[in-house]
Amino acid sequence: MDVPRDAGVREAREVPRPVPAAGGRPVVEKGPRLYEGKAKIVYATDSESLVIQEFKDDATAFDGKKKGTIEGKGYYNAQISAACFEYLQRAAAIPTHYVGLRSDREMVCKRLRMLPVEVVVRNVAAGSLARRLGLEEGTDLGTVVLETYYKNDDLGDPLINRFHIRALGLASDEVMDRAEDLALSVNQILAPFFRDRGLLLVDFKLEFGHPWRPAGDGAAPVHPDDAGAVVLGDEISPDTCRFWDLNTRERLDKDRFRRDLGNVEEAYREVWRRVTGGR
Ligand code: AIR
Ligand code: ASP
Repeated sequence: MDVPRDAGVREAREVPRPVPAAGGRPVVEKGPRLYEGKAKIVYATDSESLVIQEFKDDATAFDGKKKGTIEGKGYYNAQISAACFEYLQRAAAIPTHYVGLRSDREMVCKRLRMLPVEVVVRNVAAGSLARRLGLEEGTDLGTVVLETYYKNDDLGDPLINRFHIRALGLASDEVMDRAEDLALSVNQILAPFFRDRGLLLVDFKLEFGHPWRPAGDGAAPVHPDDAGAVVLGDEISPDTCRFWDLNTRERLDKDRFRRDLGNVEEAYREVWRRVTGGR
């Protein structure tokens, strides 16, 4: 997107517009489908700066090579994500795209222009880190480990560092600093949140974006380098986090699907029950 690199950046903060709510649920009209991903569909709404994320039961793994359905996943992930976003906003003023739930599986979100970078935060060795570094899964890393991946399906989302991000022009250093600070804050807030609910937050993946500026509202577009305007998007769920039972270390996340461990629905339901109280 072509945006002037000078004036207007400071004035480009989101102009807060009240979203009408009925019974605590935001009221927006569902518009055309903008994008369909593996686990969610994004719809336009009657507000240019809001979208609806609809959570599906479809599951994929290994770059889409493994496909399946997890009964109830869309519902559980929408509810778990909503609880996490609400907590992050309320407890720590983390800027997220979350506005509210419109229905059981539909989340109203601020529209973002997503960064093509995934930020992964790890507390315990598992998955690709365990493989890459030859660590046994479950090894305490003794420190937080942050990684970035290039969001590119054709390339299989390769691990990249700051030099690659600069070389590919994916985001400015300022924006990446901000995204990484936010990701580490999310870990500091959510790890104890899940621990209190009997869940070990092993690792997770976050995606960030810049708020969408509706055309013709008189506001300058958000500059792509404006680190102040970095917002947490996507979802926080057993699709994007590894959760282990604190005592038994039983896996309660998408690894049950990836590795054919069985009781997949039960795991999502159990995380939902512990996070939301089953309501
Ligand atoms: N993740 C990464 N890409 C997609 C997802 N969902 C998440 C995984 C895991 C963490 O990032 O769900 O919680 C690290 O994944 P991996 O495969 O690199 O070990
Ligand atoms: N859903 C992603 C894929 O299809 C990654 C995963 O969660 O395994 O590769």
